[in-house]
Amino acid sequence: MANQLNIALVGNPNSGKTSLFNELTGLNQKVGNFPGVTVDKKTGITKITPGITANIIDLPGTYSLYPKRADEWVAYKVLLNQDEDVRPDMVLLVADASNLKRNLLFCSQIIDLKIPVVVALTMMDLAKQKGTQINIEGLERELGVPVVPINPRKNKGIPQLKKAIEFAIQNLHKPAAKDFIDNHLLAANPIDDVKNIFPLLAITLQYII
Ligand SMILES: Nc1nc2c(ncn2[C@@H]2O[C@H](COP(=O)(O)OP(=O)(O)OP(=O)(O)O)[C@@H](O)[C@H]2O)c(=O)[nH]1
Ligand SMILES: [Mg+2]
Repeated sequence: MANQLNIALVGNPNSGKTSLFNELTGLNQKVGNFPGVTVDKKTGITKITPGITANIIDLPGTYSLYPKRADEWVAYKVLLNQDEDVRPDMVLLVADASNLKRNLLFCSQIIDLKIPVVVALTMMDLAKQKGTQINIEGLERELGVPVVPINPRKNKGIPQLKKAIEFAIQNLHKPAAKDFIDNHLLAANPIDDVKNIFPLLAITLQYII
């Protein structure tokens, strides 16, 4: 296995992706308490273990895999392997624990892409203030992927996150098995028709259908 991995940071806007990026890479990209701060991809380097180095790619926030704004297309293209510069080996999905429901929608779409995923759960402090209790193990069971609570602002949970990434790397050839929505089962004929009409699109569709 190559020791240089590409790990894409994705998640809803304002979920803490760049804060985590800065923590992992030692760089100082702009963060801000409002959505849409990051508008283009940025790459830095981190050590997952003494022997494993990874490229971390910070991406603009996106709410779903149905991009509307130009910055949402940046993340979309990377996730569907349509970006020539960046081919992610795995995804670090940053989810805001204080807005968990909305964040998990995107999370389920990413898991359905069959890209190896580790979920980094930020804003645990804000969730606690709201009185929201999160059962991490239960969430891991439901999603079928590792979930690690972190606070990138206070540099908390980073060693645990790196451990989960290390473990995921060892299982890279075994992507998550769970399907949230089996699109092919819902509409097999139309999907096959579209694949026949647009053979190039079929290459993209194989990642999501
Ligand atoms: N309270 C709290 N604040 C956090 C935590 N993680 C990040 N933040 C803050 O959340 C805000 C958003 O952080 P960013 O890192 O800019 O978020 P982002 O996901 O990169 O945002 P976009 O680039 O707009 O998609 C900043 O004010 C951070 O300081 C956390 O765990 N707890
Ligand atoms: Mg950002």
